[in-house]
Amino acid sequence: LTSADLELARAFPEGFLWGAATASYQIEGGAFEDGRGSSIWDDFSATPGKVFQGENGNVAADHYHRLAEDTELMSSLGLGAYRFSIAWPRILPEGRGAINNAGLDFYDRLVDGLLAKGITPYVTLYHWDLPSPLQQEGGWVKRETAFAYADFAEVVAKRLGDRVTNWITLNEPWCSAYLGYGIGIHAPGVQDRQAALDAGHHLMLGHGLAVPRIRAHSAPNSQVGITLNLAHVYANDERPETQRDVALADAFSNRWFLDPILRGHYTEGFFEQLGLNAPPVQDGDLATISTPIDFLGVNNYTRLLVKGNTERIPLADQVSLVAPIPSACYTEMGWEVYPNGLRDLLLRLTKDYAVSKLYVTENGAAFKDAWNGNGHVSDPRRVDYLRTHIAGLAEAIQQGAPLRGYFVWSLMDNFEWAEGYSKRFGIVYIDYPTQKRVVKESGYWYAGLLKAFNQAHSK
Ligand code: GBH
Repeated sequence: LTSADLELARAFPEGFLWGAATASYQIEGGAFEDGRGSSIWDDFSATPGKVFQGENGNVAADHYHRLAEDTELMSSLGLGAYRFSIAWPRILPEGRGAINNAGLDFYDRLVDGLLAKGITPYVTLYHWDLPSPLQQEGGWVKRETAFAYADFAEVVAKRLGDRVTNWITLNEPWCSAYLGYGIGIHAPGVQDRQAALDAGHHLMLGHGLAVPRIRAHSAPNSQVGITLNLAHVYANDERPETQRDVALADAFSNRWFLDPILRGHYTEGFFEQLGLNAPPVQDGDLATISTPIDFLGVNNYTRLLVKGNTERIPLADQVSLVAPIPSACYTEMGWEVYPNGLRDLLLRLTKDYAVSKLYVTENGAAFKDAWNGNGHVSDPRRVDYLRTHIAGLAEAIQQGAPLRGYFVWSLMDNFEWAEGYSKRFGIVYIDYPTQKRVVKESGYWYAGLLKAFNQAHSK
């Protein structure tokens, strides 16, 4: 740690929460054990041509069998919080109805293990693994799925609510809706933009229905929120068509979910901007969707830089982005590294939406990491990514953003969805053939920052 890093650690207020995040299908493995049902990601991965090299999450990082080792690892890094998700098909193998207690037992053990080490659990109830039987009925395109989801959320809250006080209803419904039902590069692989809009509505409805049911079963000081993937949108130039397309991109990438959830209405003109029909909104839906939440979770990786289209008005999801900038740095995902994007996003949310609390629930980068076989993984670009983005957080807080915590994506390398195991986001390296965990240089750097933070705040 440099002296600038020590100063950075001291810039964060007392009580700021430092964590790391994962998701069930990406790390657990144990895919067909102890009564787990199948999910749309099992099905999608088994479909030829959908995931890089035909890979799947059957084993992943084998976290299902390595709870003790992994919670010990978190503790050794000094994490204050751990964000993980619950696999719905472990709890309700048919999606609804019969409860599989062995599934609940697994998360029960995880929660107890974390609490015993002083690590606060942040539980995501849905990180994309919809039970297959529900998809056979149409999945999120069907209104009934929202009610099935709220029932599932209540089952989990009833079991864990005596110990878990921090809940995230959904992870990135934009991705579930658009990548899953709109362009089909994620499960369930549907390609129908109208279906995406309808799925988005039912995801938000499920969120709103679940909020009071989670609260009813957890401690009075509990907080319930939702995590959205958001990206600040910048104009490449001053042309009026650029200003117009910036607004279109913002409506599609950010406001699709922000406006209904935090303002109680869809963005004016949004369905027309997509060239689609309104989703099937029923009376009272928007009131349910905008049920007050305790915090907004923000997942952010990059920015959007928009170049206005001169020839025609693009649809909101077909705005032109600027081609890779020669002087900029890109991660293995092809995403530009632009640290001010996170700061500007947090400040924009503070200004435009009445959010009382913000968390960055994911932020991180994929780079080509190599383990040299003797316990060392050098990843200087990830260290740099984390340092500069965390510096942006400090600036946002100083300028008034109510940011309460930060979770790095990810605790460990994992199944990167359609990219399979080819992209590594962890601050801990996974050697998949042996399942050995090796803390990367970035993991040691993060642990050092957390230690400096704790020292600064201990009397
Ligand atoms: C998250 O998705 C997921 O929650 C997590 O499971 C996943 O492993 C992690 O991030 C890393 O991918 O594509 O250039 O237009 C993030 C998905 C990434 C979708 C950024 C929107 C916009 C940039 N989002 N993306 S670009």
